[in-house]
Amino acid sequence: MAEQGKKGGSPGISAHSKIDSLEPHREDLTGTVLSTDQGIRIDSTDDSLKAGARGPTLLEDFHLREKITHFDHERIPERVVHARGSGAHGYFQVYESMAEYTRAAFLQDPSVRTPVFVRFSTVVGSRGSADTVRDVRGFATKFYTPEGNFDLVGNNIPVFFIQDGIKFPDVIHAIKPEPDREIPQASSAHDTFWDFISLMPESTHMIMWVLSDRAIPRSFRMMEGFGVHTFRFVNAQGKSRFVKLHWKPLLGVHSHVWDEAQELAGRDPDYHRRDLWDAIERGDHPEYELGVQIIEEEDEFAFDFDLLDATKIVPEELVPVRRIGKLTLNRNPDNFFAETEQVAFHTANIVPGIDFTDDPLLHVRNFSYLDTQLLRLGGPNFPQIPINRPLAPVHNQNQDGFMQQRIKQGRAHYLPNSLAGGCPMTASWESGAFVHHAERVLGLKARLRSDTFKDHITQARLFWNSLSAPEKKHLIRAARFELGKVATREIRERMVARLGEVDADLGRLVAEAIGVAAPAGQPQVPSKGTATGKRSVGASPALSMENTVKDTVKSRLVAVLAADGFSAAELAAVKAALEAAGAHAQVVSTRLGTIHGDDGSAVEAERSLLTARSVMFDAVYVPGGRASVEALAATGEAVQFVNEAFKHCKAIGATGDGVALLSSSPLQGVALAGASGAGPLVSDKGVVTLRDPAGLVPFSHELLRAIAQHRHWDREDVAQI
Ligand code: HDD
Repeated sequence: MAEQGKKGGSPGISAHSKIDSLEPHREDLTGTVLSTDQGIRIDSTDDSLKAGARGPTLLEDFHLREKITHFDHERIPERVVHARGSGAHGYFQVYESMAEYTRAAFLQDPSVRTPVFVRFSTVVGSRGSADTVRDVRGFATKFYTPEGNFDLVGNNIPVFFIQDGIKFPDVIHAIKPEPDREIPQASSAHDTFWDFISLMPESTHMIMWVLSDRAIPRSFRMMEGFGVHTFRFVNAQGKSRFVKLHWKPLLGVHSHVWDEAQELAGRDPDYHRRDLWDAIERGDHPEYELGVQIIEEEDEFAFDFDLLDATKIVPEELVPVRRIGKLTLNRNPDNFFAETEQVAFHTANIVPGIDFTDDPLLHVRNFSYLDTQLLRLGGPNFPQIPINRPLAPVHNQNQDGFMQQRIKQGRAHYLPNSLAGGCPMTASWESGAFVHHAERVLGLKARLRSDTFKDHITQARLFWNSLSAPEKKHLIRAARFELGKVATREIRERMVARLGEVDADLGRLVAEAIGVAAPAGQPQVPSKGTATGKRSVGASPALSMENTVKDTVKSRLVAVLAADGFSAAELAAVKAALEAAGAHAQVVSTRLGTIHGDDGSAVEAERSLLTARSVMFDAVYVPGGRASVEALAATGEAVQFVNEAFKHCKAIGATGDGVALLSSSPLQGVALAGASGAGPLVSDKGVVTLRDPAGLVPFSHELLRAIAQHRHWDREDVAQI
């Protein structure tokens, strides 16, 4: 297993592993000799074959022609949506057998680690677009189970724009760059998108999520995932129950602030990709628990919404999410194209024990994903590409087609046959076959939408009512931004009318910033549930990111602003405390290279104020040392660094003379240690300062607590974001 060794090992992916099965396809060029694709060794690849040193290039140069031709054919069509993505390998392990609910083999045995490949993505932008744009994030997982591949092709938002897949081309055409001018890239803030949305009441719930901070995640590692549709779990006895699938990140759900996301799109457009890659290389393996909401078939109509409607959630307060296992991402791909680009997900890739419901969005997806791979990957043999190959044996009579990799023996490529002894033989449910759940179906053939799909406001309002005050404020600002970019006044008017239906204040507050009249106030109609006696909630605390995990600094990046003359004792103590808690401290200085502390000790400045900005970090710490602080203050950039971290509500710490750097920046309304009357250790709105070096232990403790909070929204009253 040379490859595992190279990557520092992949705990859990052992004997029956994806790496093992891919190993023959992985290629390490170390120590090899250059050859053509035909295996002919090459003497030079720097000069083409010419008639004389200054003469014409000769057609005879087969190496040149092969090399250039291959290069010319390197690109394949990017995905029509979700083109920009990042992948990682890992494994899934169930906590306890789920046999009561499903016969799926990978959900039976807690000792088994099922290999997975996950691809995260944005939806709208092209392959080269920025990571931190406002958008839905894809969260697609391929489980290489012993019974075949199961693909959970989800998003970080639990609902969708539309209820029927037939509208998918419309919503995507509307949100993609406008077809005449090909503007804007990777952004929904333009006329065609909001034109469409303003005419599509069923999108109301989804756009509340898209306007929320969920659409600007801090990291792929810190966002939830959702299967969106209601699926079925079917146990060995054939009993079916409805199930909603969730991914819950152990680091909690955290977001950027909008200004920061925009700045990152310019300063580090690869921010999320880099974050994922670096975290895995550092050993900060992203972890997510698989959550299930299980609903008995008898309860299909118990809720004030339809379980088949993908614009609705099942509130966690009505059906708790049970965490049944854990996904760990522990290995970066070896080759972006071969793995992340060529991986082909498909909602119809399911295994015995999991089944579909009649969600009309899901049914169209079940057609679309196979179809799209045929174009993107060039033909029907894409399941033979290494990253797509199941670990389960594949035997069937599919044959031929572009790029066929299998060499099938025998002449009976049909069934039934006698010449091949009737092989391959079919299986039964008992012997591991997928058997479609025998659902009774009755209906008139017509283009219809169920009446139970027609309430588009109740859950949009539930989402709004469940947000904290800062989250509401951010959503209002997002709507002002998005609609503020819409040139057509009538579209803006229609949209504020819709937002007003969700909440009168929301409509009014958005309207007043975008030059249209406030919509007439809407009566707060009770949810249908209240009226019909069906199960419903008025608020769902699980929807607010305020209630997420806030007790860890694990994997957080902290910038340490220091220059020659820094206080070695302060820096060492705080850095040690950060690292002991699982955070990472990176010294940012006026230049790269070695800098020296006040006791002559050396540390490496990994980043300079030229290449690093506070938006790339979770928090900032400024150690003392007069010479260091003066050198930093002289650049102006260090002050800007702190100011920006303050504006983005991040934790800031300073000790000794470092507090002076903070005093020179306009941190309005924040108490600093040593300032008139303030004590030696002061912690105010996430700014933690210490004058007295004797207090480094409580200081570090307080700084860690401030970082774990992720953001200090109470500052927004004084900082304009
Ligand atoms: Fe989709 C890609 C998620 C509705 C058609 N979709 C794609 C990916 C994700 C999702 C994560 C990227 C997979 C990867 O990383 O390769 N899509 C969703 C979710 C939806 C959804 C959660 C609603 C619940 N999608 C949806 C509909 C259709 C499609 C209704 C078509 C009718 N989606 C596609 C596609 C893509 C795709 C065109 C583009 C590339 C690909 O499939 O492999 O077929």
